[in-house]
Amino acid sequence: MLRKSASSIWLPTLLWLLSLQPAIQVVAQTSYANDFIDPNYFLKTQFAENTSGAQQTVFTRADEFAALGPWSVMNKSATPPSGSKHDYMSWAPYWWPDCSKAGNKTILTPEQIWTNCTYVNRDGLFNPDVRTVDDIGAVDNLADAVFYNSISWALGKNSSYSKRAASFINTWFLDPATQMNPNLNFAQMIRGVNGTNGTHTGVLDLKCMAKIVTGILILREGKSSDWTSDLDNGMVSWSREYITWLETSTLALQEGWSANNHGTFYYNQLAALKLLVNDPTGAYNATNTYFNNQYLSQIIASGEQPLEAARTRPYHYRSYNLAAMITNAHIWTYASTLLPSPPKTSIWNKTTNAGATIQTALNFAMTISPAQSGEQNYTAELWPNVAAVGAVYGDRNGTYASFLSKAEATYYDEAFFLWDQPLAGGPNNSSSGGSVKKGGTNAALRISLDNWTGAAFVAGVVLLHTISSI
Ligand SMILES: *[C@@H]1O[C@H](CO)[C@@H](O)[C@H](O)[C@H]1NC(C)=O
Ligand SMILES: *[C@@H]1O[C@H](CO)[C@@H](O)[C@H](O)[C@H]1NC(C)=O
Ligand SMILES: *[C@@H]1O[C@H](CO)[C@@H](O)[C@H](O)[C@H]1NC(C)=O
Ligand SMILES: *[C@@H]1O[C@H](CO)[C@@H](O)[C@H](O)[C@H]1NC(C)=O
Ligand SMILES: *[C@@H]1O[C@H](CO)[C@@H](O)[C@H](O)[C@H]1NC(C)=O
Ligand SMILES: *[C@@H]1O[C@H](CO)[C@@H](O)[C@H](O)[C@H]1NC(C)=O
Ligand SMILES: *[C@@H]1O[C@H](CO)[C@@H](O)[C@H](O)[C@H]1NC(C)=O
Ligand SMILES: *[C@@H]1O[C@H](CO)[C@@H](O)[C@H](O)[C@H]1NC(C)=O
Ligand SMILES: *[C@@H]1O[C@H](CO)[C@@H](O)[C@H](O)[C@H]1NC(C)=O
Ligand SMILES: *[C@@H]1O[C@H](CO)[C@@H](O)[C@H](O)[C@H]1NC(C)=O
Ligand SMILES: *[C@@H]1O[C@H](CO)[C@@H](O)[C@H](O)[C@H]1NC(C)=O
Ligand SMILES: CC(=O)N[C@H]1CO[C@H](CO)[C@@H](O)[C@@H]1O
Repeated sequence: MLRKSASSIWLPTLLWLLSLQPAIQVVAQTSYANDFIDPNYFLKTQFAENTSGAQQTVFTRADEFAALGPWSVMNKSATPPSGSKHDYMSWAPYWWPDCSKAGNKTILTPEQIWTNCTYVNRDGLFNPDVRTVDDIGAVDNLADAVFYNSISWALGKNSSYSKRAASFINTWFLDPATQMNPNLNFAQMIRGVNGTNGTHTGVLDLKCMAKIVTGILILREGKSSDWTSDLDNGMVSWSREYITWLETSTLALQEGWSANNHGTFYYNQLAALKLLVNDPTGAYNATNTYFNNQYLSQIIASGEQPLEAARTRPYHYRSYNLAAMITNAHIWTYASTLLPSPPKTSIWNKTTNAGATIQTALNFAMTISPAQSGEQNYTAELWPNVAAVGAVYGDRNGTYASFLSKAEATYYDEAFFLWDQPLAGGPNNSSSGGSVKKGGTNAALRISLDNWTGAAFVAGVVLLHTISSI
């Protein structure tokens, strides 16, 4: 079984993944790699008329993700080495068991294989049993559910949405029966004889805290009655403990030093959590630490990101790190507004050692066809970044709008079109009049990010999901 060639393992692996569909809980949409949006943008509810399609998409996603929850670390079938399911756990995807030296005389149970065999790396080959423990899938879906439901609440003040977001957060983080302990000691574990700890790359699993914090700040700043002071205090205490883990544990510190997207994403979650605990100075400082360190070497003069281009899926990794850079810049910008003396310059103009900006990296990424590296299934990953850059830097010559409309004719119905504003596009040119569509209608499912169908879509999302965690 372990001696098969790559191609003979690939197909059965995919088919096996497809057979897991109910456990994987795939929804017909791509999860944005990450983002953080100023809560006041949503609470002001002053949107152009031509964002009504995007608003409808947000409502639809809120309902779809909510239908998958609630989620809890207690749902997993396996128990981490600590003995407590309250500890988050995920398994490193490319590692496979070699039982030849286990000394067993009979067939081993899965648990015995996990602890008594030696695990070896087969780069690029997903061990399909990895997703039988799916805390990563759960927390990703939780983050999207909180994000879209909180935004939906801001749009129409329909408390169905705020109740859901509050209840999902309570189940995952706060209810003593179902809560996650504030650590990632067992994330992306390499199982086997010495496989008792997670690995630093697993810290990436909680990058989506930036989306969760966006949602919480909307409920908090918008004074939702469903976001009670008990919940707020509970999340602040949980986050303080987890921040301590992020700033002191060996695994987290190693991740924070990573030169590539892992380092960028580390600051997404650290900085977002500092906002959650009412420490804007800390959030500003954390994102500044990123922009004064890793960032400086991540983009060369052409706009290429060499550390991402070197990976097996360069198109995906360029888009992925761009999303993380944009998230850090969004947090930096929001935190700045809360400082006693806000900085005079904008982080979006900050240049790397080679003189490049986030815009330079985006412009370069737009010139590369995903087909060049066989990554057609990841095409849509770049689009939210195009919209974010167009909105921040401006689109005077229409480059970004025209790229998006060529990629997808109705791109203005994408959720990102609601917050990446101003951005050209949309069905009409009526001016902004503070009009908001009321939430609640369950519009027909929009499969707008890419035209993936059936099994191909499921495979794409599963692969993206898996690749996204390494
Ligand atoms: C040891 O366990 C592995 C995994 O279950 C199995 O493949 C192998 O055949 C076992 N060895 C013996 C001698 O039974
Ligand atoms: C697994 O390894 C432990 C420690 O070496 C040993 O005590 C135990 O008997 C092994 N279990 C099996 C089923 O081989
Ligand atoms: C696991 O981590 C703990 C705490 O950092 C450390 O003491 C222990 O040596 C590690 N175990 C292995 C097998 O690396
Ligand atoms: C497990 O760790 C011990 C102590 O570091 C080491 O001697 C041993 O070789 C390791 N075993 C494997 C299979 O890596
Ligand atoms: C700012 O970040 C540095 C690490 O880059 C840290 O040593 C310092 O304590 C931080 N200050 C604040 C106010 O968070
Ligand atoms: C970059 O700096 C220029 C000059 O100060 C300013 O006009 C522009 O708005 C800045 N760009 C961004 C995206 O902040
Ligand atoms: C159009 O705008 C983009 C982004 O500002 C810029 O990179 C590009 O050079 C511009 N192209 C032309 C022809 O002006
Ligand atoms: C959508 O509305 C905004 C705000 O009125 C406007 O700036 C933008 O140009 C509109 N887009 C189109 C294509 O009409
Ligand atoms: C509020 O949202 C829920 C969930 O989508 C929906 O079922 C309900 O009809 C909405 N209520 C109103 C008043 O729009
Ligand atoms: C997706 O592609 C299929 C096959 O080309 C086509 O039948 C279907 O209408 C497309 N769906 C969308 C939403 O574009
Ligand atoms: C990408 O999607 C196509 C169908 O659109 C599918 O045939 C192919 O297997 C997918 N590739 C990967 C790597 O998932
Ligand atoms: C799929 C599944 O079993 N989900 C459960 C996860 O845990 C929460 C909290 O206990 C349950 O409500 C879900 O039903």
